[in-house]
Amino acid sequence: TAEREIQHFFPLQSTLGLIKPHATSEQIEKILNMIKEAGFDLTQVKKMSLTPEQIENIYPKITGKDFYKDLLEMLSEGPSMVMILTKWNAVAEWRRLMGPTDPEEAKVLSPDSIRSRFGISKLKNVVHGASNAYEAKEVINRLFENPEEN
Ligand code: IDP
Repeated sequence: TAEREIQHFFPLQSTLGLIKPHATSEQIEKILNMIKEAGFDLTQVKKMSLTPEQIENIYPKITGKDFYKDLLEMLSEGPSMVMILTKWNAVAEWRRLMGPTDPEEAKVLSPDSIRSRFGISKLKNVVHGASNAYEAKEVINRLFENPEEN
């Protein structure tokens, strides 16, 4: 298949994925299924309540934005599902499965994406993903004690 051909050109990669606290347990189950169906290995997954320091680490470029306070509040309101997702070209593949930041835009541009299906607003858009491979490695190393272990 084309998918198999493409795999030759991309290295196996891990990215940081996160399901935000406002996702319902039903949605979490559906999202985990979408992740598996898209061919990701769920290398590690844990439920954890993020500290403000961890949130700042996950969003290094957002701390100065006017919505940062809302983001901090939203991510502090309960536990998140924190995941190491492994696949060829995982960083870009996970962002593609998430869809655009704004769920309204996602509904138009990427109707099958997670944010299109489950996103409530630009703030409450159910999932997070690292922006690049460097950031993915950094954040994975901070959130997981043994990131290499399966
Ligand atoms: P991303 O999550 O698609 O990478 P970023 O621009 O990095 O998008 O923003 C990080 C998070 O901050 C978003 O997922 C969303 O929860 C929140 N956010 C971004 N832009 C806005 C906004 O304009 N209003 C409210 N929240 C926002």
